[in-house]
Amino acid sequence: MIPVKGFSGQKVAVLGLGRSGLATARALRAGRATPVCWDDNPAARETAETEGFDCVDLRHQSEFDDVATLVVSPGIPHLYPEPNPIIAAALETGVPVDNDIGLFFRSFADQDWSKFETPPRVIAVTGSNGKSTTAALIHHVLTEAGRQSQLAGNIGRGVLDIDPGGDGSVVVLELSSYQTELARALTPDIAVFTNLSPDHLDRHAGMGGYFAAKRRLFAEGGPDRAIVGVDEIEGSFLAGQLAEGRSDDRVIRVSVERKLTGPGWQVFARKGFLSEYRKGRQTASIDLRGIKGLPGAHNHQNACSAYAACRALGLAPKAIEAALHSYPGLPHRSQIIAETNGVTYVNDSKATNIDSAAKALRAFKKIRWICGGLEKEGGLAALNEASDQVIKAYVIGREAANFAMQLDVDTTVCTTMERAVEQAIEDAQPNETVLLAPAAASFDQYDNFEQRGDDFVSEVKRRLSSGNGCK
Ligand code: UMA
Ligand code: ADP
Repeated sequence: MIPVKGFSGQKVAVLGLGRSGLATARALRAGRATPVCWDDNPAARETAETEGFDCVDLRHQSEFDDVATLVVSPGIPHLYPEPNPIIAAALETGVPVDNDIGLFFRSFADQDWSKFETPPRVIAVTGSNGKSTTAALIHHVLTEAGRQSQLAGNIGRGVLDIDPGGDGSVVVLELSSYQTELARALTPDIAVFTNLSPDHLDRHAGMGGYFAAKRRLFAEGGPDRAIVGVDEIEGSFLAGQLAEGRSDDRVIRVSVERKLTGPGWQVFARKGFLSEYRKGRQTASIDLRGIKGLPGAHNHQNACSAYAACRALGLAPKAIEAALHSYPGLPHRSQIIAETNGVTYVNDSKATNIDSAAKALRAFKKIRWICGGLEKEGGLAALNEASDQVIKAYVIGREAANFAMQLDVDTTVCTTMERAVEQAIEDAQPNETVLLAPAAASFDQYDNFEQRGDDFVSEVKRRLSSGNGCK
């Protein structure tokens, strides 16, 4: 745990008592502050009380009179689509609003570091898609290279929950827009911007607000090195804003769409080959095509970003290349779960938005595509542009018929996962891929994307083991 600094003897309000909130309350207590907690869900309050935390009803504005700061969990909207009344009360009283990420950056550095040969470093990864994969890949490469590394943030572990930094150690943080938007301190040593496409627009009042939230990671303090995916205009703009000139190698540009040129530092992948150029000269080339854990151009983008982050830390290209090959992949992201009778089964349940699903459709061939769920705003047009390889779509979700109507490919309305898997397996021929890439949120039928992916996996395994996958 990282004890929170700067609030000793003071009251700090904690709103939301999930993974980040509980870790925050514990870290505040370890820093000799007094957390006063609230969660709108009584069960979450009860859990906190069993750990000895005081819960007070923060909906009463008077509770903020002697509070130093309010720490808010990322899942709680503060401005849009509706302002949260508790956050509004804190603001009205003049109490600063922060989150666990802000507290982490204020508290992580320690006096003991002066004794270290190499001080701990923090790498933070943001962007619309590929954050988890890129962060997990950096963590994997560092670990394989013998560096002590910890992984936390949006990937599932509260940042204040990690161990204090050791000599030469690295912390890899995945940060969502919910987290970067509110943090009052954002000072990573290396920051990565993977890419940008529409997501969470209701929380940020549109694309401009969403981009602004992510950009804060590069503007509040400024990392020593910024690794920026420049395949969208926003990334290109960000890289341009951060660099002093063309040869400023504090910015490493990343692309999977074109060869990047110029006197600066670039990492790009074309036709499955990663290239690194610095000061106009090629410094490395890696064949990514046979790497099982990183299929498709979207994963090559993640490989380029992770490669750049590890290079920025001083790792050698050969060491990174070896570790890319042993990357096992994350569950629910382009995850091959079975290969039977020439048919490949892929679980990409995390493809909850249009761009990630479109990328999955471009990564595989001859696809029987299981899709649908709670539709996100913006329409499905971009999916139709990416569906050349789709033989048929098997549509799930409560609004399956409406979803199917918007697709330009051959569709069948299945509604349930059970039926979609049954039909896809029945139809699949050798050399085809059965791909779950929903292009929608899961909440109409599941608690989360993990549960949806697990359902897909268990349906596939059940049917294949009962012999239904045999032709
Ligand atoms: N709550 C209220 N009032 C509200 C809304 C929620 O009291 O109006 C309470 C809930 O009852 C609950 C708590 O707040 O007890 C939940 O807070 P939370 O949603 O922030 O969940 P945590 O468990 O703290 O998880 C958060 C991140 N969740 C979100 O951003 C929604 C986790 O990312 C992250 O892994 C974790 O902190 C540790 O850092 C998850 C996520 O879905 C994976 N992220 C989004 C995404 O990837 O798309 C951004
Ligand atoms: P995030 O943490 O940003 O949501 P993940 O690595 O969990 O990213 O991947 C989420 C979804 O996006 C998965 O469907 C995955 O296959 C897809 N994906 C992964 N990397 C990229 C990328 N660089 N660009 C677009 N989609 C991606």
